[in-house]
Amino acid sequence: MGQIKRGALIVFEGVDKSGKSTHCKKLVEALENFKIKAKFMSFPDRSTLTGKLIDNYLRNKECQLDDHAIHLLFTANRWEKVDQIKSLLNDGVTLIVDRYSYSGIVYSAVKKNMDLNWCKQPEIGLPKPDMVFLLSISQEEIMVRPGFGSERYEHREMQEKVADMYLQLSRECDNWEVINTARSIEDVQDRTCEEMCREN
Ligand code: FDM
Ligand code: MG
Repeated sequence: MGQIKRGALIVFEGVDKSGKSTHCKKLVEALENFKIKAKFMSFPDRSTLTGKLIDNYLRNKECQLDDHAIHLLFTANRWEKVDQIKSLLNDGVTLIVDRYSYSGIVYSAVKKNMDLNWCKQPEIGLPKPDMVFLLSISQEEIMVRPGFGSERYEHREMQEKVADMYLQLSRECDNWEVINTARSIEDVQDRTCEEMCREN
């Protein structure tokens, strides 16, 4: 019996309203057209035990929670899915994931009194992505997208810091590709597919 080739773990990162989920879903479709088994996943998964607490924290701006505590909840939300992630990858399914550890690190580390190195620690041991696509987009553009401003982190000051820290991380890692979303969605799609097929 032939061995099943492990699926790839592909992550999309970027500021709020940068179009990550649209791109993820389009990439899943495109891969399926190439007969590559693919599945969409996103974090935070608001349906789980920790996900419900996270959802409340994000939507209810009055909710008081220590920054370390919410950081650990976001990480726990990924650890809750670790068995599922590993077993899908081992079954040869490529996972296209909307946000992962880097969202966890970046959105926490830009806060006052939060240490970047501390923020990275609870992520250690989670499956490592094969490829990270960072969607780059202007602040002006995200701020006029429908729904911007409805959740806790959706304000200019935070989003600018997040965008800067993402770029900083992208320079430290060699499996990141920065994609400028000013290009058409089809263009971005072609670019991501090209990169994926090179990997396979
Ligand atoms: N976010 C997301 C974090 O702060 N940490 C995390 O680990 C993750 C996965 O939650 F502002 C932030 C990023 C965003 C918010 O994410 C909700 P979505 O993608 O808009 O649902
Ligand atoms: Mg959002």
